[in-house]
Amino acid sequence: MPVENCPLQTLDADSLSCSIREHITHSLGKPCAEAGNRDVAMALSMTLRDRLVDKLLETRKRYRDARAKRMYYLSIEYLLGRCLGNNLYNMRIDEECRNLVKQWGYDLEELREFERDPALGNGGLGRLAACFLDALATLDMPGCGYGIHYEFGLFKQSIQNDRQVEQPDYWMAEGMPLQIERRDQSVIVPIYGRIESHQGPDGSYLPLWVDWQDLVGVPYDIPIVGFGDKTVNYLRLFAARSTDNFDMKIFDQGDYIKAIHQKVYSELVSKILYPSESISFGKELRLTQEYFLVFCSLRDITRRFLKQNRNIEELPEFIAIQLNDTHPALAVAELMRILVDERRVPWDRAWNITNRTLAFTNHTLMPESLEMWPVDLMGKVLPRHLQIIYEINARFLSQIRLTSKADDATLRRMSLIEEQGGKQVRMANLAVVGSHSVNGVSKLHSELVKKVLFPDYAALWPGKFNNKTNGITPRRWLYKANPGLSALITEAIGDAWIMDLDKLQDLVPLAGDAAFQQKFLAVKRASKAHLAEYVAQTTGVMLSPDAVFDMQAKRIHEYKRQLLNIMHILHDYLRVTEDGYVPPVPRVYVFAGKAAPGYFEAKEIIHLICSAARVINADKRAAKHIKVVFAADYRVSLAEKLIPAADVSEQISTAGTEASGTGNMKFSLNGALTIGTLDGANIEIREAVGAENFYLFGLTTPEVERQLGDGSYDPWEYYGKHPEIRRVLDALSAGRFTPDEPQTFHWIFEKMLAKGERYMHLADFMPYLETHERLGMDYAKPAVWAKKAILNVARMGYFSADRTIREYARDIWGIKPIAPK
Ligand code: 26Y
Repeated sequence: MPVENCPLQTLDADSLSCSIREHITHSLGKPCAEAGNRDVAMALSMTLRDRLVDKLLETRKRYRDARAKRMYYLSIEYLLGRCLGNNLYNMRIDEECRNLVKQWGYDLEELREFERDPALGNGGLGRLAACFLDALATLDMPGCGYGIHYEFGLFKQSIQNDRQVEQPDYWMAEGMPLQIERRDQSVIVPIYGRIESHQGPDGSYLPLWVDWQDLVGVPYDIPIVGFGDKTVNYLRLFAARSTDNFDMKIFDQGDYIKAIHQKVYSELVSKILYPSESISFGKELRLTQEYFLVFCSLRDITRRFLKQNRNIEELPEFIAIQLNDTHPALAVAELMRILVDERRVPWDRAWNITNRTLAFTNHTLMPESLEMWPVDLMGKVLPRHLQIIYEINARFLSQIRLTSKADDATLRRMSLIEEQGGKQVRMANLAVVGSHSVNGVSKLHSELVKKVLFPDYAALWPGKFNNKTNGITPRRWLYKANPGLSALITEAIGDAWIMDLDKLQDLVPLAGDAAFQQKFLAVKRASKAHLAEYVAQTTGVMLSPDAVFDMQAKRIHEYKRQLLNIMHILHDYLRVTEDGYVPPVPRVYVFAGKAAPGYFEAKEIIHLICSAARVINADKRAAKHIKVVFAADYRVSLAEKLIPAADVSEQISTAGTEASGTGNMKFSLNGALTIGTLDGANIEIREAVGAENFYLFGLTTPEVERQLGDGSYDPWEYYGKHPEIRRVLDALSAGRFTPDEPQTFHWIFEKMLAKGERYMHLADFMPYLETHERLGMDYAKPAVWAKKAILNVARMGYFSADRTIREYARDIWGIKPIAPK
């Protein structure tokens, strides 16, 4: 139909104002005079969506006209955070809209509070995916995300009786005005059934997947706008629905109710995000989710590709697919299935295509997070895929037996199948063998990926392994989250840093400038006062913005060592109350983070933090010196409140356990100083900001490896030698913070002192105390502190997700910016 008469909607105030009112009346069905906060927020989101859709269509055409190679990011998690504010900032109409709604008597910040965080992820891995989408769009790169449209995101956390309580997160309760449902592009997903073996006319093996059931994947697109509003990519999330078909066998038996039950099961597939980073293997529903994501994505990707009249053999020239950890590793088998079974490409050529198309990122060294699926389960759910995995394995093993003369032990280690204790498919091996690139997420981690996780593969294919140090988007994490600091930086050096974070270097000469330091400290103080208000409202605890704000915000996990942090706090508290010690500066300790609902130790760590906070905050002797807060329900929007207000960032994982960390980057970019170990990206952050601007402590990875490897780590030695350690552990064991249930934290005493304790808390305890001591003295000298903090901001340019994405594009994906003319 003709399009000339439909003018594109513009971003000027008149057009925006008109659209908002139009949506209130016609989309929400209300007279403007009756519009409440929620209505205006909703109408504003819809107004932006209209404009984003125009740009989305324009971007799509631009990529098509350029015959551009595209990258698809497959991830089972995306932690987007709220979209309205981010879109306003990226479209650079935040000021405009603030004034507009103000004229009508509304406050934009209040409107933004109406949006629920789409929390479709657990932590770092999901947030990284969201930062990457922002960078791709900002750099005008043809790269989109594929994921699952969970009905329930990560659980909401509240604290009751000092313990974590989980509530379901029905994030779409208020509607999700930004998403575009695309029923016409639904995908039918076959699952279960069995394989019949036949022969093709030429005598070749012809498998037939029969008796399968099906579900439907309905895509929802969320537009992703780059900074400056030039390019709009999308995140495509699939929701599982049932087909109209019934399982006719059941139906014929007259069991109508059972047939309906089965339909309900289909919709369960995208019902909920698994809230754990380790304990979901073996769960059929989780495997089904992974398959559902992979099947829907690859169907969609190949359909779009073939629509352009291309030959399937050209796939790697035009498509790159990045596997975000092993969760979408079934893509190896599914792409082979599409090529071999559906498109009749000979196996070897199909394998070559698959390999050149796929690339894999590893995000964790924890052995308990390495995915394995029982062969029986996979055979039941995905009979053809299991067959293909076996075939890949057989060919691969016979090839390396021939070419590299590998011995039996090596073959067993490299096999895609674990044979010990019930056969299982090793998803990491599948991903490595099926991809042309394998990367870790920080320099140290990428070395450990080669050395610890995949030594045999690294020896076989040294060129396949590479590093891509993580990055964060400066748009959300500085420009939007910290308007005060943003404005100060822009006033000093202009606003080019938003697109080119290396420009922050221009702040270096100002780090020692007394006037600039004053302004910097004033901005930080204002952020702290702002957070103090929020804490007072939500917890009733009063904080002084003159104290050091010391934060540890991340998932609760033993390896991240929140316990080390709280033990140090208890030590200080006991010194203040029992020894009359007066710390050089008052301290506020803020914790935030969720524990997986089935992870006993993690939940008890929250319990300890909250119990200790209750005792400490109520103790008059400590009131002037120490406050402890647990900020409930850590999520992107809470991170945006916490991070600008931090003076100190706790990055204290045992060396060799945290793959990278990205929170560490957000804090430092916002002018917090890190107290941290030589782990993950901490190492690179320290190199970048300068050793004198980073509080380093603790064992190194080789030291940890050696002491845990030879069994020489004996925590009792430290307990015997240091009265500080004894005092804290004895207090815990005696029930000092839970007088009603004195046994509660005895397990911590036992665990910390268990021979070979995996995270070596006590080995790092004294150096941690001493480093905190030093930090406190430095904070007491504002000029010294301000200089260090400003230098952190100035030297964090490297950790922009834009840099990370450029490296992926250049080294792995082979995609290029396609900017509008
Ligand atoms: C398989 C399953 C249960 C599972 C689910 C989620 C396993 C792992 C995960 C999530 C892992 C994760 O978030 N890893 C983090 O990735 C960040 C981005 O690369 C790193 O910065 C961070 O150090 C790492 O812990």
